[in-house]
Amino acid sequence: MTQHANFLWGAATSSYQIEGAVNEDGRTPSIWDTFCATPGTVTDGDTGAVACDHYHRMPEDVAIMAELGLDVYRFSLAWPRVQPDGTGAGNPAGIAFYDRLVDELLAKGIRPWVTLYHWDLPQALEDAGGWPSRDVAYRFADYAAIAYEALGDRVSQWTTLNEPWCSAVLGYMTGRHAPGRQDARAATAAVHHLLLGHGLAVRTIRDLAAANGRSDALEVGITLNLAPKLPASDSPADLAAAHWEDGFANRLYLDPLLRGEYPADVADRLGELGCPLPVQDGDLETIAQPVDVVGVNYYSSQMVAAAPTGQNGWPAPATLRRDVPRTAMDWEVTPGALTDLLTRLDREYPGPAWYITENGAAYADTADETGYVDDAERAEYLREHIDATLEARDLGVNVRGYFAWSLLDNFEWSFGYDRRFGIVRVDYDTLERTPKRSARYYAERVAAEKKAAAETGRL
Ligand code: GBH
Repeated sequence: MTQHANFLWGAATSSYQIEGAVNEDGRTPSIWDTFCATPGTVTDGDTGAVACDHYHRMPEDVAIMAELGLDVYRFSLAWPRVQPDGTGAGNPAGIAFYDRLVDELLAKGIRPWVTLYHWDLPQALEDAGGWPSRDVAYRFADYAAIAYEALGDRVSQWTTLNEPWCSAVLGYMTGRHAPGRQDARAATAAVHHLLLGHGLAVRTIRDLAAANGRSDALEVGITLNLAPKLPASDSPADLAAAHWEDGFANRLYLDPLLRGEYPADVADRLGELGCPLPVQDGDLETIAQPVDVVGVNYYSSQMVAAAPTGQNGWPAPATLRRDVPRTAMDWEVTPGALTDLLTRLDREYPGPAWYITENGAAYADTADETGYVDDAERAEYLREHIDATLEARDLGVNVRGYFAWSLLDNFEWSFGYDRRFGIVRVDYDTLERTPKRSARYYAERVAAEKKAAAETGRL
């Protein structure tokens, strides 16, 4: 695996949140198109049909990245564009868009970082059972092969899944995300099949890279949403509550991926609840394929306390509100916990390079008549979390890069366009882009960090 000379600075987006053009060039519906068309699911009935119209404005967006001085851009491929039926051959017209994007990035000196799956499953595969069905893991590996064969000559950084917790829990348990199912047993099966799909895809990509003499440059991995779960007190009940929450949100993914086994306390409890992980012989070896990189999407920590068990005996610890600043999502601003998280990860799961693949905040922006947003709070949020990341690096953690979420205001899932995470404003009437104060801050910070790194010759 490659060790970059320098820490990488980037910004991230995802396909359904920015592309629009949902019916163009052979793209078929994803589960998000279906979910958005279901009344009562998304704020104001918003959909990703147009989103930021990035599909038609891609060169302008890449030019903005270049102006900001980004090293790297993390984006996802829309599976229903690349392989419309979720099975069978790739779709040349859909793949051509990503060809153009990759070429445009490279022409501007920006490294492309591809995520294969950021939640837009082809609807045809959901109709065949979705992630609760084991077959989808194999379909995912086939799709990974199509994507790698198309772009692997120019892209060496590959992430399989973005945040499998969200796909499984929000998609199949709470129903807040597509496909909107509420079935805990299905959700647990989805966890396992997402991880299995990840492992199969890693193996596929490594084999294809080796066959093409590209193994040295390859960096492949996964991105997890990880949130420290802090006990409200030292009481055994609160400690147990925090341990369960950490288990269900964090260890359930980290342990199989990086230790080759599910955490016994969580797996046993899921079994008792009638929601077993459907593990077959050999699955854990597949899931634990060595990865070069683990991406960490970090937004907040939570403080948890014991509470009576919820429906059907499921643990339901209480999340306590602390007296700290909050974003427009009502998420607590807790940068110090990011340093602690990275330190813990590097100690308990040594091996991979860690990247902050998302970090950012929604705030209630107001644009002036030119479209400019003076978002001092978002700039401050970025500053504190970049400081926290670099503090971990200075403590010796192998953290190699940071991506702001998000480059653009975009479709914020069940909140539609009602929440803005961009460092660049998007006017949803004119689709005009205007960098906010936070984008200026980020560009200056990146330039300063790169200058300091060059001066000290630091790796
Ligand atoms: C990411 O997910 C997604 O990858 C991205 O697409 C999305 O736009 C972005 O975040 C912003 O939402 O209420 O305090 O308990 C975020 C995953 C999981 C982060 C739930 C916040 C709850 C925090 N989220 N978590 S709290």
